[in-house]
Amino acid sequence: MKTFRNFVAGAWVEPSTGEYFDNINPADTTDLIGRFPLSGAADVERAVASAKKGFERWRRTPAPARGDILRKAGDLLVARKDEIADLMTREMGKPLTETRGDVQEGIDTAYYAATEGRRLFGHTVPSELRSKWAMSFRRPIGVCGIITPFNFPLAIPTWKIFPALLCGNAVIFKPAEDVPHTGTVFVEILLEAGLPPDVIQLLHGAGEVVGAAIVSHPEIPALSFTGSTDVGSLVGETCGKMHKRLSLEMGGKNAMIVLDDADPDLALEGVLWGAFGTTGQRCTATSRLILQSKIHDRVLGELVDRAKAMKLGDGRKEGTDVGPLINEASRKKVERYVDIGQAQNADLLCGGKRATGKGLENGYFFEPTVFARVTAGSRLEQEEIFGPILSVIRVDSVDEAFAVNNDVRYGLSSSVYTRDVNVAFRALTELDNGITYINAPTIGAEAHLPFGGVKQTGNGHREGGWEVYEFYSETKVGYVDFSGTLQRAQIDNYGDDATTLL
Ligand code: UN1
Repeated sequence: MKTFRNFVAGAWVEPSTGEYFDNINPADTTDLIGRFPLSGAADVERAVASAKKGFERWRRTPAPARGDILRKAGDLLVARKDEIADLMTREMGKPLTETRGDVQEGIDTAYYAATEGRRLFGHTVPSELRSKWAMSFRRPIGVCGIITPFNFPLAIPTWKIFPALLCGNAVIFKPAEDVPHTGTVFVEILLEAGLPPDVIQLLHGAGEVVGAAIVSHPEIPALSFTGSTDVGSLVGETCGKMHKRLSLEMGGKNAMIVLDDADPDLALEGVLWGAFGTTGQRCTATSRLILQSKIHDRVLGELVDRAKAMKLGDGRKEGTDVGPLINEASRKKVERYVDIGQAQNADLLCGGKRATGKGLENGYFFEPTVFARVTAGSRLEQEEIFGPILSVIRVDSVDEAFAVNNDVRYGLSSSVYTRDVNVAFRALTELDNGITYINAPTIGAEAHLPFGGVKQTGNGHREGGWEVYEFYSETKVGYVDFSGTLQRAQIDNYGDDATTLL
């Protein structure tokens, strides 16, 4: 079996601990992909020392030149798209169509970032004083810590790392323990594209050990974390105490609302994809389906038939609709929520158990599960599960649907199926989410728009689009007075009436 390494101080190296963990295929646990380092705090120290050197050089590289390297990284992702999709499916399970989409999201992010190197806009505004200019521009921050989850093993690291690099920062990257192979290939691509080796450092291992050491390191002033809301709170606590810049992307309990006037077939297609795509393991997954009373039975009946017909299996096999869950802990959590739902008298209409058919014996498979008559406010309806469980809630009115959507602690995405343009715009205005889709499911964010959520989903920052560049750079303001005299702002330029510039 192959043993993989960290990338620290410009070389592929063993961890200081000498310890490793196994990376296995969740669709077939007898398939061992390789051994990956269990790094320790000493590895973080070495990585930071090297990244600080890399930063000094990289920050002085013109942003358009930094962009050129990211464009080359995009080209290499294009050339290796199918190969990366295959290794990604092998280590995390979602079908090849989805992992190809994941790589494509990375490609889109690379090309967007490359052109941002020729923008990175600041502002030039008039000064209130004569012969004086006033302007703002962007500076890099330093060494950024990037901690990413398993569900989008390439797309999410690219959302964070490309903008961080484009802005002139150095990066210490800690991919999730379940997807170290994709993380390794991504770093290989960055190096092949021409990134100076000390600008990127890759550390594998456990979140509690190496992740925690990155978060608390005093010379890593900026951090970006995608993961659970509970871990995000811990990260936030440390970063708050140390006055670090932090971007958090955390849980969701996203709802699709299907109103009586909607196209039921379109909504059905959408909910199957939203709820069971990626085996429900997306922060944007549709985990609640809010059906208005007249359309309720029609959608629900067909939904159950279609969910039962979904083909579970190895994501690398043709015809697979739904892959496995990521690991046994995740499957146990999903099972606990089936128990919780039943204890709360929700109707289990399909699924609810491990899938055991032929070819599924050695994987973490779980049947697509639909609960109906779920009560708003119940645990099943409120808590993030991160698995293939859909809770159906019946409502009478648009107002009630919107209230149920909003009455959760999370606020990532929402979706409304309606043909009424007035209701569509009301939804955009009133739903408490970072993203609302009209006549499309809760998943499907595009790389060039800001991505993120309100309430306990995030902490006010956005990834993607133009906004992420705000996070990875500091605004600096410059004033240039070429009058040759001392001009005192607010003092020398207003007359006695305090309202008219002299
Ligand atoms: C996530 O769910 O963790 O919108 C990210 C989507 C994807 C990204 C999801 N483009 O579903």
